[in-house]
Amino acid sequence: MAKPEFITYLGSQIPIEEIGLRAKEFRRQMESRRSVRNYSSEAIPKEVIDDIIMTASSAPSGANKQPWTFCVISNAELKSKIRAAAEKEEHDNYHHRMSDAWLKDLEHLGTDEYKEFLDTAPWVVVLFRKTFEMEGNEKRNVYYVNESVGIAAGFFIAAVHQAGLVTLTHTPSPMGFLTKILDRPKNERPFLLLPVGYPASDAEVPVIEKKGLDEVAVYY
Ligand code: IYR
Repeated sequence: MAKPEFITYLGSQIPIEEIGLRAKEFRRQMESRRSVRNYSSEAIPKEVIDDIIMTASSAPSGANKQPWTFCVISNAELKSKIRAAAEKEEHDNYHHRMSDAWLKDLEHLGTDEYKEFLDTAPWVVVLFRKTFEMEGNEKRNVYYVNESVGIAAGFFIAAVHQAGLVTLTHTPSPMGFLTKILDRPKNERPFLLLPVGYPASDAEVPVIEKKGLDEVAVYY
């Protein structure tokens, strides 16, 4: 086996007093993020989406395999097709697939089967996870795929927010229709759909609270 190559990691030399300020500032910034369901159709340059995807794709992944594909849609016809298929699934979800308890848990978010954002957002990104990889004609393993793709999705959401845009983690399950519409190979499965854009000028978000530190962390 080839000897692994290493280089010195030129990490942060930021003094500890500044570290505290930076952690607070990033917390403040991330706590202002909201999932938005109403989008402006204002155009966003492709380069912005390229950078957001490359940020997401810098995420750690099992054996650094980066087992993901970001499918990026701006074509109006294709967005409409996705919307129609998503709303069909969501109609069934809201009308008989989701349990009463589930519907009750969603009540305060005011969600429904109508997904107008799939037409209005200038970009719709569908994130696929890879169940294996192809290197030429050879099948290659991938590892911890859900963990890896989940982390990349988190980076994506943070990058969208940091750029000053909004997104939403949308899961119009079952999502198999996305494989078909986007003509993806058989090693890819839809993971999340993320519209990206400016919020509509009259966009509203539900009043929600996040759990406090004591509810989410245990220090030993
Ligand atoms: N996929 C549906 C339902 C939905 C489910 C959960 I859990 C949410 O947090 C929000 C919505 C939809 O997108 O409407």
